[in-house]
Amino acid sequence: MSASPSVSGKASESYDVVVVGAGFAGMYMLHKLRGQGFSARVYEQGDGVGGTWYWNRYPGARCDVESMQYSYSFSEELQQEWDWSERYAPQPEILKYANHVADRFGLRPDIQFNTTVERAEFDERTNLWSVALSDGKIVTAKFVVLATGCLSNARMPEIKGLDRFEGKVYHTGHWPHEIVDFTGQRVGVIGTGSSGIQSVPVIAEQASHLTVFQRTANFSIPARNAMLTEEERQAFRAKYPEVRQFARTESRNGIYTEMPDRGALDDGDNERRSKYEARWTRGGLTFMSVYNNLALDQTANDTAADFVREKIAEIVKDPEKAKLLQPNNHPIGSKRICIDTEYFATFNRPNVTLVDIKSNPIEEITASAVRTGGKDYEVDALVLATGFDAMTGSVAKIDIRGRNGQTLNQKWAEGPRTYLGLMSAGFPNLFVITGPGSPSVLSNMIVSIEQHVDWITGCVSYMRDRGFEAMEAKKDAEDNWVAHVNEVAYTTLYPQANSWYMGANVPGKPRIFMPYIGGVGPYRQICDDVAAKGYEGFALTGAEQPRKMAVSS
Ligand code: NA7
Repeated sequence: MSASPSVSGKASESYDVVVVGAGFAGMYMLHKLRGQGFSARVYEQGDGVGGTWYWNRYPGARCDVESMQYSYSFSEELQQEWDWSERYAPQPEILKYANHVADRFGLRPDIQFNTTVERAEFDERTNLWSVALSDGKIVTAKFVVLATGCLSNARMPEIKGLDRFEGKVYHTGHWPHEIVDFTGQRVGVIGTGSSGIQSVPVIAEQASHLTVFQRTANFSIPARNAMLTEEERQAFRAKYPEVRQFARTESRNGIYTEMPDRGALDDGDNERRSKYEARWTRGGLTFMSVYNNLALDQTANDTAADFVREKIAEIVKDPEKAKLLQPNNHPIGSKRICIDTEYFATFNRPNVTLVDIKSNPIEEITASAVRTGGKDYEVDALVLATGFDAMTGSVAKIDIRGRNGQTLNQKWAEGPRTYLGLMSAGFPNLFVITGPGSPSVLSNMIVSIEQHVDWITGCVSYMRDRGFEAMEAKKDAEDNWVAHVNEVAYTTLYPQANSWYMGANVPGKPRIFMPYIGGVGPYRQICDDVAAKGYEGFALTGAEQPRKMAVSS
């Protein structure tokens, strides 16, 4: 057991619910709880709302889910009144939307900004959580909800000499708030995941020279981004009931799209090619849903991967560069597929160099250069697009102590263990939104956030109405769920890739496929069934009679 001090001292405030994080999950959680008469306080380490969209301000940052779908559905007025300007919303517009929501629903008075939750400790005697904050305060709450985000803990790579580099170093996941202008500079980008792929074309237009250091080539599909016309917005709004319903209950990934009941090998070469061509021309994530078995069958997957590799070879004029840019070590889609604007074409520019750091790993970073393959690539600024300690990273930063003083980090040392991705045995009244074991990052996050928030609110209301004091995942239910999550993952091609879904991007992190791949619709049904059966698999304790919750000070 670690010697870290326990949360003691006098609690200054008391709430029904403490929510950690004011991103899309934390904001909706607060709104919903208030609507049900609960007192709630949100603590947010940034000085504004928006979470992931508050921190990820790098050039070219935009959502890879279409804006008309990457938006809240809980308020009909909100979804009818907000005008998205582009097919894929750029980061500043998503942040503006988050701020609009905070103002429209009057959320700010219940959010404390610039405040980190450092520790949370469950008192088995009182069934209350004591929560220690970075401002020195301790507050108590019956429930704690972790709305800490899945891609919010930016990870600095361990590269020799990085601290000696004399130019500016930026991480895409922790970008400065002021404008960064690379005009006239030699810039190096390390990392070619979504963040690298989105930022490279934009930086290339500004920089005098851009050097891209690629360890793993990634599959990317053109976004075909465009301004939305008023007619397009109106047409989409008119079918919102159908779109939202489909995304919630029928889709696998929370996105409204057609899902043909047909495998890639059911079509002949010409037919298949023309279907891929049509999706490539349309652009976007739905490239992967042209057939129903691309994530399941290697031969089927190869047909899609080959198509994209051919496209890369067509776009990139230098055959050597094209070969380097063609992904060849993982099935298409087994790492989060990227959506780009002119990424591959950027390598035709005379001011862009591609460096293969798979064959020649970075040896070190000097005061002014990246050294690899015995050569120094001189740069004035370095952009680290090296990703996140995904899904568990921001939870792990909080010292969370449940029953018998066990920390969540101790419990999750071999990988995260949850029941339904919502609760972990031994940690009563502690909920995670879009946590490991739920569809989460494999889905349109806002759809999954709304489902979790609604479920959690239903659950705490149920407890209040019946006077239950504590709720906790049962160990056998959790064990069965973890086994199920794992079993479903291994029926797919996903575990073949060294992806952040598997924790493979963080040295020493256990290799467990973290999200639940069983699909958004089926998962919702499972959660609803569990609730309908009186929260089957959870232990509820306390008197079964109506009781009033504490009122906040
Ligand atoms: P990703 O997808 O984790 O990509 C990180 C990239 O950085 C990837 O190309 C990595 O190569 C590379 N990387 C990581 N560490 C190093 C070191 N030490 N040296 C060289 N290269 C490195 O993060 P993103 O921010 O792009 O995207 C995350 C998600 O945000 C994305 O999937 C969307 O859902 C939105 P590797 O592949 O590990 O060889």
